[in-house]
Amino acid sequence: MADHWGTLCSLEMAVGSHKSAQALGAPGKIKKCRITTEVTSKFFISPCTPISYTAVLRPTAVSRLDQRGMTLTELMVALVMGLATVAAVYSVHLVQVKQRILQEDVMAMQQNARAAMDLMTREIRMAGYDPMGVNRDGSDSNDFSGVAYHPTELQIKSDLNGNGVVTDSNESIVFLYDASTLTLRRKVGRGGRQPLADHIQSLALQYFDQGGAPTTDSTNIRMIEVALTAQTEHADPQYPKNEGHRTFTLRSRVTPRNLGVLR
Ligand SMILES: [Ca+2]
Ligand SMILES: [Ca+2]
Repeated sequence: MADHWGTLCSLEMAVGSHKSAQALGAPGKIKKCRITTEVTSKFFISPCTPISYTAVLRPTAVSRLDQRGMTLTELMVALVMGLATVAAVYSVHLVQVKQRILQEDVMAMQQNARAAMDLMTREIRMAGYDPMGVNRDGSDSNDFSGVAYHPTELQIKSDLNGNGVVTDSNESIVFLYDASTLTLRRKVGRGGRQPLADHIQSLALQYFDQGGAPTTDSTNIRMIEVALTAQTEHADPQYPKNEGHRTFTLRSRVTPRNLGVLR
């Protein structure tokens, strides 16, 4: 008890205020002396600031200050900032998704065109294949055109099984473009026009003779130029051309070795 009271006296002397003694309570009350001890400790940390002392003596005021929560304005500001952050993140995510879809679309378009062109050029190279020499035997009745001129269809023939005629399976092939369905089609023998590639925008054909001049005469054709234009499957609203479809054009010139053989 004496220690508590001594501490209280020190406190009063240091502060020099009658209020301090009143706030701390009369000596002899152990409970209040304990508080005095705590206050005194805090007081000695900052002995020249009586305000600190007063604040400690009113813990209920401090507690109200800490527990007052958020105002409606603060809550609204936090909510708006949170929504803005979510919107920004979602916007970035949306852009990334669109970019990924576009890249996949472009890759599919290019692969589609390359696969179709690869098949066409391989079969064009075999045009006029004539191991029996029916085109050179002096008889016109069994002749056939390796490439028959047509402005919009590529018609090729070859005697693949070497029996002297081109009526067997796979020996007569036609490539044609169906604008109504944007499809490149391939017709083999007497079969139907099967789709070879979708999302095709155009098929352009040119025929050249031995000297490299354009020709429409089937017997003079020595080289064929094929231009195939494919487009992306999905339209991009931000792409200003072709109704939002990006395009990819492959151009190939093929000189079938069998078309140069003298008849
Ligand atoms: Ca002949
Ligand atoms: Ca044949």
